[in-house]
Amino acid sequence: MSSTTRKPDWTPDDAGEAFASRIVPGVGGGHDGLSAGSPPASAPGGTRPQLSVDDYVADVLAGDRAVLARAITLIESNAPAHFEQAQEVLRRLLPHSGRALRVGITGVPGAGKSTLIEALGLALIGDGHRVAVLAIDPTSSLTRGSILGDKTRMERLSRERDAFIRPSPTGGVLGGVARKTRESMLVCEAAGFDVILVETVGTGQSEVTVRSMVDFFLLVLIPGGGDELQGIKKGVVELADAIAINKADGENRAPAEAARAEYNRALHYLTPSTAGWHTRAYTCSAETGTGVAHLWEVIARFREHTTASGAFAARRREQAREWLRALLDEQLRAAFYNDAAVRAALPGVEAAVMAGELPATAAARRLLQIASAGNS
Ligand SMILES: Nc1nc2c(ncn2[C@@H]2O[C@H](COP(=O)(O)OP(=O)(O)O)[C@@H](O)[C@H]2O)c(=O)[nH]1
Ligand SMILES: [Mg+2]
Repeated sequence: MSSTTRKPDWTPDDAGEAFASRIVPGVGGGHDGLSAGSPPASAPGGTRPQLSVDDYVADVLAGDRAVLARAITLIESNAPAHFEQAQEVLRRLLPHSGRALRVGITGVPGAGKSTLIEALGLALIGDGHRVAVLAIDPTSSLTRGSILGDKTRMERLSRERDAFIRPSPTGGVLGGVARKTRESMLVCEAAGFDVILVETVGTGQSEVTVRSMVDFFLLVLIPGGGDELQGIKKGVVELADAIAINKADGENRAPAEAARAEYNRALHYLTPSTAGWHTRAYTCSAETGTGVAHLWEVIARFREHTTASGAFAARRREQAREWLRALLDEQLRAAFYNDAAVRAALPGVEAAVMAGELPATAAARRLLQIASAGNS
């Protein structure tokens, strides 16, 4: 029963149901997750009705973007009350995930990642794909500027029915942001998005994190970045499955071609990011669209090639294990530092280490013993 029948305090004795007022769920009835007898769905003040796990699962699987967005908000929530529900939603959606192609896109701020994602995303939608864009920006909670920038730059893509764009979750350390992005990715896949583009700002650590959750990793560079750029990016170059020298338009075309040749020479000497695949550099212009379709051809070829060789599935399996280990690390650490006995002992033990009275190794062992004693 989805409505509640209530009678006014006084009714004529023979009135039957005639004086009853019916309280029906608000707009979007059937999605509010309230059982019969609950308060009216549309609470005063416009707060949104709560969704049950069943609602989240059904509506995400139906491809409802509004509920998808709310499911991600639930996952991103740090409230303990939301955690259990989020994990249950995820557990039920997991069997419906995994079929998308996951592409990471990194590069320095201003390289043109968002512009490229918009161009690529629109082209993919034109080909019948459904595209979800997730961002990992460890700086976003500090500056917020990049989020605003991305929103305006992906304006056309964000108006598409077959696109879903989600800026970086704010707050928290990279590990937490990454966990949430990974879980958001699975929910997007369950909602039927078959291409997931994960944008990250090149800061060093975040590239490694994104590499660990995607199938294909694209590094976006700009011509004239110079030696110092290459120096900074050397470790990241080794993570890439392709390098896009962007902004190869106008007077940048010749320098872009030169950069492409230079990177292709350098890539010869590097260990490929993916076994059996040769990482190469390409030029493109996200602004004019030149070369963008070719980049997608490279990505599609990569998928075919690595699926046939088994490297694609092997990486997914390895990533699942890495994910488990990262979660264990996170939860073990949290359990340790939240342990009452550890919290009581830690300041004294730290002081002893700082005073040189206790070696750090012995101190660490003592604290771990305190924690495990408390758990048994
Ligand atoms: N000329 C030119 N400008 C571009 C191109 N791609 C991006 N831009 C410009 O570069 C600036 C940064 O782009 P954006 O996509 O926000 O870079 P992101 O920080 O890497 O996401 C914007 O002003 C874009 O208009 C391109 O292919 N050619
Ligand atoms: Mg951007």
